[in-house]
Amino acid sequence: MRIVVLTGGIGGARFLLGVRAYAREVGAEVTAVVNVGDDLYLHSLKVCPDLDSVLYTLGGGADPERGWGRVGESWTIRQELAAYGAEPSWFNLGDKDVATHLVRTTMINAGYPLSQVTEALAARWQPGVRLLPATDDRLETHAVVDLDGERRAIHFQEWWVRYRAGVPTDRFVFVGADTAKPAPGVAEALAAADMVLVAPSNPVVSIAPVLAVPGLRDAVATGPARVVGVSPIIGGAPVRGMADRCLEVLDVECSAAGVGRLYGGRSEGGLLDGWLVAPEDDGVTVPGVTVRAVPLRMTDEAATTAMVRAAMELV
Ligand code: GDP
Ligand code: FO1
Ligand code: CA
Repeated sequence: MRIVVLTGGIGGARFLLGVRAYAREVGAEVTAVVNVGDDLYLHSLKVCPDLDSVLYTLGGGADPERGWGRVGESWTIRQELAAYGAEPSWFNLGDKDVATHLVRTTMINAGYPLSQVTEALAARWQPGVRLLPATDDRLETHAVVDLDGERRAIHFQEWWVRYRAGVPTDRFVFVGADTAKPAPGVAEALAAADMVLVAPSNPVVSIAPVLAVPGLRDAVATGPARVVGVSPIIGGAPVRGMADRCLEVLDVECSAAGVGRLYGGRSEGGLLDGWLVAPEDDGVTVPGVTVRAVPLRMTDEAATTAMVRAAMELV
């Protein structure tokens, strides 16, 4: 049994804890295809927030509250950078986290593709699932916003962290998507998969940039695997974060139905065969998709594993 998971950062990482537990129970192989649209260069370091959230969470080094960065972090480098007035000061890099970015940037500068860098970092963290970036090429999410009376594109991280989505936003663009190629192993994993799980990640800035890599959306929609998604929206609101603000930019209703229809039923030209929603959203329909209501709060690994089992048994 081979499972491929399309995922972003914090939510997807928590979901992967359940997928890994389920896979150990039934003896399945798991490949996570992780969003790279959040990635940015900072103080000449390459930072990969979603890959790092997944790596640290599965490797047991993540700060459980923040969901990003390391547990037991110190902030000396950040304070020293601030003392120099080094910008951007709105994105906090922890000391332990900086070591990851130094190792990654050194390998990238030596010519290693991001997929091989991720493999090298995983050798330390032993995530227990195979982690692949969606692409080794440049693919960056930018937000087209109106700032100080002019229309500009800003990096997703500036939109998310500095402005907290509190700026008039016209659209998101995935810079580089037109020429990006799936990372080695991604298309192969999708072609050999029995199940593709769409994690309860942010549909707009985590899942969409993965599907924006030419060939990936088709590989999922026309592949042999069943495709089941898990709603990140419960009772009309994201469980955490600002997926509501992201859906607003797309004029998509912030609901389990809205996101299910955004992904669409495979028989209708979309992706999904199945869609898990929370009991609060029981009765939701998505044309062409088998919908089931099950508890969807990832309060602990057992709860998440139960969600994964429900997804695996849905269609
Ligand atoms: P990010 O890249 O760090 O923003 O993380 P993801 O995109 O992978 O996941 C963020 C999404 O996870 C948010 O939209 C949340 O609504 C969703 N999420 C977080 N916790 C839960 C949970 O317990 N259950 C469900 N269904 N979704 C969750
Ligand atoms: N999120 C914040 O809200 N503030 C930060 O200072 C911050 C720093 C940071 C550093 C490394 C990293 O991997 C993630 C970081 N994040 C921070 C979270 C990041 O913006 C989000 O995890 C995702 O990119 C949003 O999907
Ligand atoms: Ca993310």
